[in-house]
Amino acid sequence: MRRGSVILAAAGVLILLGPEGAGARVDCPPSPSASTAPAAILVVGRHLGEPDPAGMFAVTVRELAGSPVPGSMVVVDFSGCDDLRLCQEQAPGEIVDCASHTVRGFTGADGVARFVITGAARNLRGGAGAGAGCARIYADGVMLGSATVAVPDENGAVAAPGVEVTDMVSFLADLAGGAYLGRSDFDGDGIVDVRDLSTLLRMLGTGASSESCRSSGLCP
Ligand SMILES: [Ca+2]
Ligand SMILES: [Ca+2]
Repeated sequence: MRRGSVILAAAGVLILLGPEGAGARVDCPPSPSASTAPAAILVVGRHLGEPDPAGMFAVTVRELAGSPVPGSMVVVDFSGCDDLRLCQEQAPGEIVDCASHTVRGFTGADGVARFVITGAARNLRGGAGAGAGCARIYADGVMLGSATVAVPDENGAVAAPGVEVTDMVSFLADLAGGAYLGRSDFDGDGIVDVRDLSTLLRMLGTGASSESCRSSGLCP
């Protein structure tokens, strides 16, 4: 660095003050290695009008030196998840774009963006679907990682919204089918087995995702 220059680090941005006094701004982009993003996401329903907290996850955005990046736009891109439908209305602070199949939010002063995303799968008693890592997570355009997406409201049908007993029929078809389908891997451990069945039974028992989207419904 040249003599007489001052470097300030604030809000994830470096400001160089040289002898010119002009103050050139140098952005510090998000660093995938310094940031954290989930490897598995649970796209949930609602209960008593509120999103099921089981679906909460956080993305922490940091620049390479480890400082948090406030105000970073975090995009969860579900365009690789063909068997997922998002709700047209998400939690406050989350912006859904049905056309691009994305949900976005922004990091706070701590560099953390928090999400709970609602939606349903297109699983009517089995059939094709996404495998592992269908969602990609970006911060300011930088890909931080990919996540497997599980969806306990398997059928998402108008006649069967929310997590209810007919979702069990669709789950059991996935369990018996042999191919790995992320929508039914509720604990995100990379396999669909009886532990996921146990998770679905527990959700049925508590009713935590028993409601579907708000009145605006699912994305077309
Ligand atoms: Ca259902
Ligand atoms: Ca599992």
